[in-house]
Amino acid sequence: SLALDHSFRSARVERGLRARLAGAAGPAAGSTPGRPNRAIYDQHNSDATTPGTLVRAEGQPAVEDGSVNQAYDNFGFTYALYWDVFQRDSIDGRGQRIEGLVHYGQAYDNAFWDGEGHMFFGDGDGRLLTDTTKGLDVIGHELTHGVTQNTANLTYQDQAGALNESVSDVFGSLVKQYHLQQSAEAADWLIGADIVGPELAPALRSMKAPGTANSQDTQPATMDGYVRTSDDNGGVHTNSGIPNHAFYVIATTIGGNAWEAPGRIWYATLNDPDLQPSATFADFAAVTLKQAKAIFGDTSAEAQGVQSGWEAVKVAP
Ligand code: ASN
Ligand code: ZN
Repeated sequence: SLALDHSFRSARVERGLRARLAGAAGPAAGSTPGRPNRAIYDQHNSDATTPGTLVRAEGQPAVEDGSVNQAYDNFGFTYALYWDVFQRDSIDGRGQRIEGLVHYGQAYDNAFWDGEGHMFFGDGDGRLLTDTTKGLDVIGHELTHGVTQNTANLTYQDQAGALNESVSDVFGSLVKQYHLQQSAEAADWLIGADIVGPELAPALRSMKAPGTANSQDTQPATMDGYVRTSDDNGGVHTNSGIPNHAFYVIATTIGGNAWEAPGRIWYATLNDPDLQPSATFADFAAVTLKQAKAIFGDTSAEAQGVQSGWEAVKVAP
């Protein structure tokens, strides 16, 4: 499953510092607001967790290696959603360099954020997964782990961990929808459709219909199916189906482009100091409702959509 190596990643995430945008200083030296600063490294199929050979830096032309160019381009599309729609300048909000380490490991079936500024991408074994740099939603998912670390810093365990995972799926899907200029109605709401091999086809997860993305998908769509387990940090990649589905219901109830009203509500929630790192689903839902009311009005269609979305998944905001 795509939940491999969570112990490696989450231990590093624990060490991450909580730095909310409100307290952040100006742009980092050498960065230009509105422009990404990307660096792609080739790990040459080693397990090394420090950057290997720098193969494409910002502004440099495409190289022969397709994985390098896909990571570079998909980082650019992810940066564009955050900048164009949310006026956020990269992972830390102040122009942080976006570093991708491609060809990590041998036939490695995963991609992950290490909590220390690096995104790792495996080539896949060709059966479960293929080259993970191909997935725009997957790249959006991994980069969003960095955004979450710099904002709400949701603890990677149990419900807070499932929220951390869900926030990555939500913004990963929004990156793809924004790039394709697809409305909520037109989007497929699948995660990982471009990187799955035959054994996990057609996708890793479905926000529209959690539990149906592939033959091994066990995600619940509502609290009735909440999975109690000690695996995967308390089922963070499983129970994320519940807030994922709430977002889908909210986005399709409100209608239009999901990166507009629903995305704005989710982004404001992530940046709201009332959202604690230990938030439960109900805590998170309450902040989304508070933000929907603050931005659009107490009796707005947006606030009503948020309320009904959480009710649909049996979470009381
Ligand atoms: N692809 C997974 C994720 O980003 C990797 C992991 O769990 N370490 O959540
Ligand atoms: Zn994740």
